[in-house]
Amino acid sequence: MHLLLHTTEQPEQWVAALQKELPQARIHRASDAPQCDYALVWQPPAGLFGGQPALKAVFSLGAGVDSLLTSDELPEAVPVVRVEDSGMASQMAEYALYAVLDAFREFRCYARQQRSHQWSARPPRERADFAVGVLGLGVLGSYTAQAIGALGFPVYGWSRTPRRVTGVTCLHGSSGLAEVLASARVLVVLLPLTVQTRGLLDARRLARLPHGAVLVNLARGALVAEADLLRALNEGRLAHAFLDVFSTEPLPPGHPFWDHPGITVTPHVAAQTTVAPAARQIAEKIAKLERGEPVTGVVDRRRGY
Ligand code: NDP
Ligand code: OXD
Repeated sequence: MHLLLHTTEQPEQWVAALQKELPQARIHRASDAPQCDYALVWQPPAGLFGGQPALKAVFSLGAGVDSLLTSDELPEAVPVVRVEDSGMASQMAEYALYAVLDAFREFRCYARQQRSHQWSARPPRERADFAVGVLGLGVLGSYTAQAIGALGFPVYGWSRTPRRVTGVTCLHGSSGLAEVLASARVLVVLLPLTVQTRGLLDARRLARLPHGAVLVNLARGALVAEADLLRALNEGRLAHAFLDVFSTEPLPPGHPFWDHPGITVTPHVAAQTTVAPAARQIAEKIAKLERGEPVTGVVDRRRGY
């Protein structure tokens, strides 16, 4: 079996982990590889799929497939399979919990006070009065929503189709989105980037959040209209934004987000694919496909996720 691997992130570790899981496979890294059975890719460069008409499936080495699906040469009929969780859900939950607790306990306010040597207590608040919204109730969103709910915060989740997640008030559709936005003191974004979700959080929708709300975008930068977000922060309607993802990555030097006091920037690290378990998951799926069995994580290419 021949595998075509393309990733700029930890390529040597991927080769080693895949070779361990699939000792019979020959792994090729160049675009002049022979005809391969499966491609395993993250952000494939132009031309990668050109000479590969016989692929049985393309595996995304990450959870999001937006950049893979926009690759012109991706063969139309070939199934696209993505990594599901594989250690990412707990990382997402950690990041979101950090932001929720920071907002709830007003730690950034105390940091400001410390800079001016000010000793002043803020009144305590009730978790029950501090609702959190989670947009996207898939593999990562539902885990994150439940982790936040387990701490006693009311959680409102939003998905495209109706969902049931224990401990989470699940909503869908445009009226559901309006309800989530109206309640969320902290809004965590865990949606895929698709034609439907691009620019979803624009001036109109950001304005529906309660005054002083906090935005936490852990999914894709282009889900949020960046200029509208800056305006909402500058006008004090939003208190803060934790941003892990950006329309252009790496975030360009001189971008206003870098120095904005209302923005925390992290370099797309909210949930990193952990190579060994992801390689194991992919190897198990390849074994199933070889036996003609169905696998989970197959992307609906028309839907875009
Ligand atoms: P899933 O495909 O499992 O879940 C997607 C969720 O979004 C589903 O609940 C889906 O609804 C919902 N959704 C999709 N389209 C819409 C829409 N138009 N309106 C409302 N809801 C919608 O994805 P994952 O949870 O695995 O990952 C989510 C995203 O996180 C990835 O696409 C990726 O962009 C990002 N990510 C970011 C990382 C980082 O480090 N920053 C790391 C990993 C992922 P339904 O349930 O009805 O299908
Ligand atoms: C992913 C990511 O989609 O790391 O897996 O962004």
